Amino acid sequence: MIERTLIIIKPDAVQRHLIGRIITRFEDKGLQIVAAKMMKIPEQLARKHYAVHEGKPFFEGVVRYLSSCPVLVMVLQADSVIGIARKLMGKTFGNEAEPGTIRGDFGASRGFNLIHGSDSPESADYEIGLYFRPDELCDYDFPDADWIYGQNE
Ligand code: IDP
Ligand code: MG
Repeated sequence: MIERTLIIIKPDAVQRHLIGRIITRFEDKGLQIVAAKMMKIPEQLARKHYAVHEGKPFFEGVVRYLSSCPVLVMVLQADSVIGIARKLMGKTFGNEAEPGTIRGDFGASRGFNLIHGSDSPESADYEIGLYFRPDELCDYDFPDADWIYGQNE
């Protein structure tokens, strides 16, 4: 099923000059970028973004982290993109994420983890709505889509 997911290249990844290499992982996989912008996330928006974690011990820290410096916010679209993007990202922190994943290859921190990706269709809808208006999402086709997403039927 065609899905959309919200990806954020987080402050540490921007500061560490990793934007291009991270986007390349998604492009290499054939995922379609349908929206993208640089922004500094206001604290109140970071609170909404991580609302499901309110009350947890790391909540204030992650809000501070996400709103500390500019980020690149993107929407990716593809068949099963939510799960695919999460697999490309790897486990939550780089000290545990597998090599070959974004977090596993570029991070060793237990607090900064380079990237956010939605974890379900419901959270994707909620999160995309926090950052983009519907008319900011570009609808277009890749000419090689049948080869990238095709089945051998
Ligand atoms: P996820 O990003 O892999 O989905 P979640 O458990 O949903 O991980 O946590 C959301 C974000 O909160 C993480 O990406 C990370 O930035 C931060 N976070 C989660 N757990 C901890 C923790 O134990 N210490 C510090 N920050 C945390
Ligand atoms: Mg999560």
